[in-house]
Amino acid sequence: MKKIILLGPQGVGKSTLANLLEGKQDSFVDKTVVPEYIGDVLDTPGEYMEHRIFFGRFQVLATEYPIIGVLIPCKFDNIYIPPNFMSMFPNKKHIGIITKTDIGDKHDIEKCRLLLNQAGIKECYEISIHDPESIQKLKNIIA
Ligand SMILES: Nc1nc2c(ncn2[C@@H]2O[C@H](COP(=O)(O)OP(=O)(O)O)[C@@H](O)[C@H]2O)c(=O)[nH]1
Ligand SMILES: [Mg+2]
Repeated sequence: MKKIILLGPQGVGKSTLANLLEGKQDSFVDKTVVPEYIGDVLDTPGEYMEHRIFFGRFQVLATEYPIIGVLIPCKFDNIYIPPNFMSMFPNKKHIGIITKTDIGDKHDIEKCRLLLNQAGIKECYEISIHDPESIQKLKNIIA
């Protein structure tokens, strides 16, 4: 059953997370150039969030998934999400996923939460590949 579609800038950790969610711990993650179906997870290229021209395509892909996961790296300087972006996706569960918390602090995480909140996402989770519990918690939410 299709579970979640991931959206986020290049290098945020979407493909890594998609593989972890599907129990593929040691797969090699290359640059994602097209949407990739990894089990029940749909991994998308960073461009889908970075360039407006892809928003429509993402919207079509998202129709089949009950959850949209928007990933933001703990440390970022230049990420733009249109205010209330999630209103493009009514009737879905929206979750924010703050990645790479191993390289950031509380202040960085707060900044991410604010950005996600402005996009219309209230429910946020913090993850790190070095904290298996954080991945497990997310798995349980998505299941
Ligand atoms: N420090 C750290 N690095 C991570 C984490 N998650 C992913 N990465 C690294 O970030 C890089 C980009 O990951 P990738 O999954 O390809 O990002 P994508 O472009 O969003 O698909 C890779 O080198 C990953 O190993 C994390 O939680 N902590
Ligand atoms: Mg990728």
